[in-house]
Order: sequence, then C-alpha cells, then structure tokens
Amino acid sequence: RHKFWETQPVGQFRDAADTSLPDGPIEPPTPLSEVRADPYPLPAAFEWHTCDLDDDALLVDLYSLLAHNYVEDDENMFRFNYSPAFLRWALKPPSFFRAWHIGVRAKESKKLVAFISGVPARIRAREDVVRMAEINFLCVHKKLRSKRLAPVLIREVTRRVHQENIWQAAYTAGVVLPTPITTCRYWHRSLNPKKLIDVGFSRLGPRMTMSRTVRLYKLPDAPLTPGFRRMEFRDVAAVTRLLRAYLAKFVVAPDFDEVDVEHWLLPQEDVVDSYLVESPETHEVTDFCSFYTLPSSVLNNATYSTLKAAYSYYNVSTKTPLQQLMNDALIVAKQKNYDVFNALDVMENESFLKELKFGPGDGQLHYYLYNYRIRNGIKPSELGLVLL
Ligand code: NHW
Ligand code: EN5
Repeated sequence: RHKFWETQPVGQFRDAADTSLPDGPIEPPTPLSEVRADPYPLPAAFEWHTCDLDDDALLVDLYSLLAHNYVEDDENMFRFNYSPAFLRWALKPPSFFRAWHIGVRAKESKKLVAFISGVPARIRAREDVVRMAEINFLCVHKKLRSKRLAPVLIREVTRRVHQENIWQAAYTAGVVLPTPITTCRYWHRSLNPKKLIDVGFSRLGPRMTMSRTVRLYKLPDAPLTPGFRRMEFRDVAAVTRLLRAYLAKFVVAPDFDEVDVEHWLLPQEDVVDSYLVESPETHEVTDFCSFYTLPSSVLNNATYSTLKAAYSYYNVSTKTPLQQLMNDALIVAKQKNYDVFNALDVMENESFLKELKFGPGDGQLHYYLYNYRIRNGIKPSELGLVLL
C-alpha cells in the first residue's frame, strides 16, 4: 500500500494494536560516520540545489514554484500563496541550516522544479524534549508528479538532518500517511462574508440573505479589552514566560526560549501578528494572541485573485477569557482587511470556536512524528504545536 512509507521508522498501521511498544524513538541513532556521505541520485535530467534564501532571485523562484504547485483544497478552488517574506521567516529561524533548504532544478534550464525544507526545533513529547527537524514545503512541479520524486526528496532531507545528529522530525499533511499522532479539523470565521461567498469559499446558509449574513459576522471597530496592544521587542521576556508556562500543559509542544519567541512571535507586517494584554493597573503582561498571514490564490474567478487569510498561531490567556481575547484578534484581523480567520481545534481552541461563529471546514490536518512513537496518539486538545 505504502511502498515508501513502509520502509521508514514511523508508526506502521499494522503495529497500531501492539501496546507493548514503548513511547519514544523507534530506532536508535547510528554513528555519524555511517550516515551516507553523498546525495541520493536523482533522474539524470535533474540536480540538487541547496537554496540561498538571502538571494532575492532564488526566493522569487521558490515563491513561484509554490504559488503554482503547492497545496490546493479538495476541489482545486484555492491554492496556498505563501509570500516571499513569509518563506524567509519560516525557513530562517534561529540556528537554521542552509543545507536543509533543498531544491531540485532541471539541469538544462536551471528551473526550480521541486523543493523540501527542514528547520531545527526543540519539541517536547510528554517529559522528553527532543531536537527535531520541522519538515515543510514539500513540493513537486505538477508536470513531474507520480514519478516517485517525493521519496527521493524525503530521503535526502532525512540524510541532511542526520548529518546534524538529529534523528526525529515533525510534519503535517492534509493526506493520511502512516501514522498520525492526531488529526485536527480546520475551522473558519468569516470576516468578509460577501467575498467568501462570491469566490465559493463559503455558501449562503439556508434561509439566509446576504444582508443578514453580513450582519451576523459584523465586529466592533476596535478591540474591546483594556490594555490590548501589539507585542513589541521589550515584551519578549514576558511573552516567553507566559508561553512556556502555557505550553507545559500539552502532551506535544515546542520548547520555546526567548530567542525563539523573538523570531516566531515578534510582529512582522503581513507575516506574523502578535498582541497582548498589559494590565492598565500593574503593567503586567497577562494574555497573548497571535496569527500568521497566509493568502490563498483564488483559481478561476473573474473578480478576485486572492483571499487574505489569518491563521491562529499561539494564544495564552491567564486573566482575559480566551474567548474575549480571540474576539479581539478577530477585530484586529478585520481592521487589517483579512477575509477569513482560520483556526485548528488544537490546544483550547474548541472553547471559543462555536461561540465566535467559526464553522468547520472541509479540510483536515494530520500531525506526524518521524522516528518517535506516541502510543495510541493524542487528542487535538493535547497538542500544543502549530506548524506553518
Ligand atoms: S504537506 C504538503 C505537501 N505538499 C503538497 O501537497 C503540494 C502539492 N503536491 C505535491 O507537490 C506539508 C506532490 O503531490 C507531493 C508528492 C510532493 C506531495 N508527505 O513523488 P510521488 C509538508 O511539506 C508519498 C509525505 O510519486 P507526487 C510535509 C506518498 O504517500 N509523503 O508523489 C512534508 C507515496 O509514498 P507511499 C507524501 O504526488 C512531509 C509517495 O509520496 C506526501 O509526485 C514529508 C509518492 O511519491 C506528503 N504530503 O509527490 C515527510 N504526499 O509510501 C517528512 C505524498 O504511499 C518525513 N507522499 O507509496 C521526515 C523527514 C525528516 C526526518 C529527519 C530525522
Ligand atoms: C501544512 N503546513 O483543504 C500544509 N483547506 O478547511 C498542508 N476549506 O479552506 C495542509 N473545497 O471549508 C493541507 N470553507 C491541508 C489543507 C489544504 C487546504 C484545505 C480547507 C480547510 C478550506 C474551505 C473552502 C472549501 C472550498 C471547497 C471551507 C467553508 C467555510 C465556512 C465559513 C462559514 C462557516 C462554515 C464554514
């Protein structure tokens, strides 16, 4: 069934019933001297190209490969359109490895035709903090599909991760592979319902008119919580403390330090937005919310070419109720002209989704670990990890 995945150290569907297998690494590390020294062979017309994301021309090539060939919804109406600035942010976190930005080019034309990436992360599974690679942006040009190129890309990124003495990875996918640690649902909160309906992202509910729908999703003009403001550099230490204490509650979550928080959560225009509540009395930072910006191209629509979507990222509430905090996040996203606010049912998100008028989407997101078993998996609410 899975000619490639059957050969890999991942939970195999056939082991699902075996409760004797312990949590933790599936296979031990091998000595670095035994890690294959040279790249896996590609079909003769192609060559490996380690990408330099500081090179603007390369960045635009990667952007275009993904803009035309990356993930679509099940009816091929929308395709993710990660911006160049977003890609640079996603792929150059603290201590990133350039060797993990792996392109495949056509030898003759030098055209970029495939890509896969990893970035380093510390991820905690129960009590165990593990150095991992987060694998993302696996993409093969539409004209080169079903030729078994993806397994070559995956083996090559695995080899380069092993060369850094890292033996585990985390990744997400919309497709089912052996074997998810959990399966999450996407939820969507309309901010610009008329446009969403016009492009086929959502539908007019039964017995609903357009004007009733617009009224249903109306939001105040400005955030309601006193002390709600954008995160700044001076907040990094306070946000790190809040976030570390919060993420400790989940079974699988990143282990963020201040350097990580500065990279992943300090606001960057049209890439990542973070807000917090600073108590007007004590000036203590008590609550935090964030979202990242990932537009989608609208395929085959005469009026609109893109949807501007915000994706819920990390949120922490200690004083402001989470629902009120997320309502303020919706308000600022609406003010910034986003069309839709998306969230997964991870962490405590279930507690506000219905109340804030999110509706379930038709997409799922499966979470995976490579070479790390978690017996029986976990619930989405036990997951404290959001990948981009
Ligand atoms: S998920 C997004 C993946 N990208 C897309 O969906 C973009 C559009 N599609 C494509 O570009 C986020 C192609 O369809 C791709 C497959 C390239 C997806 N993950 O070359 P073949 C990520 O980036 C398996 C893993 O003929 P293709 C996460 C499939 O099951 N495996 O197919 C990436 C089959 O294997 P099997 C996937 O359509 C995580 C084989 O590929 C997959 O031309 C990567 C077929 O290959 C997917 N999304 O190209 C794993 N989709 O065993 C990282 C298909 O079933 C693992 N396949 O026969 C960890 C590595 C690091 C370890 C470090 C210690
Ligand atoms: C991870 N880094 O399917 C990359 N999106 O629901 C891999 N549906 O936008 C991730 N089909 O439900 C891959 N509207 C997995 C995601 C792939 C993209 C995807 C889904 C997620 C999506 C929309 C549009 C569907 C268009 C037809 C959807 C309904 C919204 C409605 C709003 C009002 C209240 C009810 C719901």
